[in-house]
Amino acid sequence: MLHEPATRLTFEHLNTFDSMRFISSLTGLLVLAATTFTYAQSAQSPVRPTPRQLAWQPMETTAFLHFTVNTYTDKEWGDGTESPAIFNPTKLDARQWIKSLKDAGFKLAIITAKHHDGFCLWPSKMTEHSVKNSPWKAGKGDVVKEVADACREFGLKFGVYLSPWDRHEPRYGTAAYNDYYKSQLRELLTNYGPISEVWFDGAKGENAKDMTYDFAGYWALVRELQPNAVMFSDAGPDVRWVGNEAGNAGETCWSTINTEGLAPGKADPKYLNRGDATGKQWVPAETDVSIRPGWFYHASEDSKVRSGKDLANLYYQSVGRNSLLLLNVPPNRDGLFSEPDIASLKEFRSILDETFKTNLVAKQPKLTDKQLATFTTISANQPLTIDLTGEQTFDRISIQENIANGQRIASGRVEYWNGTDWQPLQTFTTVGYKRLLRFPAVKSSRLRLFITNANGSIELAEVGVYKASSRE
Ligand code: FUL
Repeated sequence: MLHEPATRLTFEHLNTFDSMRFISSLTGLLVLAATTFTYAQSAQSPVRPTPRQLAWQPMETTAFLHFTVNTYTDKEWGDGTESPAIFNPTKLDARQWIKSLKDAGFKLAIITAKHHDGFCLWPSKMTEHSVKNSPWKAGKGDVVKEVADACREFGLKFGVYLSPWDRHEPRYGTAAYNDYYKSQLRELLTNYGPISEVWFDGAKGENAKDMTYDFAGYWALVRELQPNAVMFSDAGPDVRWVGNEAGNAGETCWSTINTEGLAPGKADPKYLNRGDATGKQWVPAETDVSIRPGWFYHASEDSKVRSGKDLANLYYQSVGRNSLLLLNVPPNRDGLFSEPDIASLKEFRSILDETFKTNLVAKQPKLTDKQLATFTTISANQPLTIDLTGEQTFDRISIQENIANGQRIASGRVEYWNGTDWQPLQTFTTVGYKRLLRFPAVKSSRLRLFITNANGSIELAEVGVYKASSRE
């Protein structure tokens, strides 16, 4: 992949939950004491999402749009010396991008308004290094506006990525850069209507100048100008990085972490990947991954676009593990989505629609009404029997918690009735917003769900049983 090494500095973070589990697996007794202590503590004050986080999570599938001078230089990271003259997407049609995303069920699109090279896709008053000095639309174009307008037209939410690391701007490395960055943020947050997500990338090259970012100041500005927007960075404040760019949320994935000592670019990816059962802040994981090997368009990767089947697998590994999928689809040099990408997006949605079309659970007012706010309260180790609509063949289960009141389930298992006995089907750990289980098909008319460990009473919101599309 055309990618320079990023320095996401890591530091040793002692994950107390992991450590406890390790030690206690040796002693057996300790595990009970430690977990009970941990859960009893957090049960007293469940950590809950804010309304903006609660609105963000059910979007499930969201999109990234990586587009800049790199699209023309065939690079992944520009060095800031690129001439704006190379940026000329003569057929640019943001409506085509957003319509493809809409048809594929995506709910939000985030554009790289400025990547590490410093080139601005909008005519910023703060710099000459932007679309206003490009031949595109004779310097009168504004990619950010075209995307924002298309999102409004097709009913998608809109977000911006504004790279803190800037390899072009001479002020970078001095305190004045923080003012520059904030002025740019202000332009983006005031001129393009509602912004639903602001993406603060923690990446910085190894030989980059030293720079102390005023993250507290950036975040305050977002809260002031767009109070409903969620902010992403490695460590929040609203949404955290999942710890890799491969599309893999942790098999165990808590929406809670302890943010103390964490900063963008300075968090342990493993800690971010699984979260922290004892975390005091609600900062759910977002899984950013590209439909192609690179983040930007390269013609040489036209044959390496992920298939619809591959994308469906990413859905299980992200949304199905209490995360949210942020799938990057990079526009090409013409300023269009390429055919292979469009075809994969279509196939992806068609597979998911087919798989999740029919819930085989017999109707229950609370557990099958697709509303997280209506839930059944159960306790750990209290089995819940779930009747299906007669004898059915199935290979997928979906479980959801009412996350408005926090995340409680730490582990559980599912069994099925084979006509004589209960048979083990699957074990799982965290659930949160959504847990998807995959297993070889079985035939049965009844399931039994046990939550084996939880940090408080369990608000079980939804249960779904499905037979997957043969295209998965
Ligand atoms: C990384 C960046 O360095 C990549 O270029 C890309 O933007 C990705 C989403 O984040 O940190």
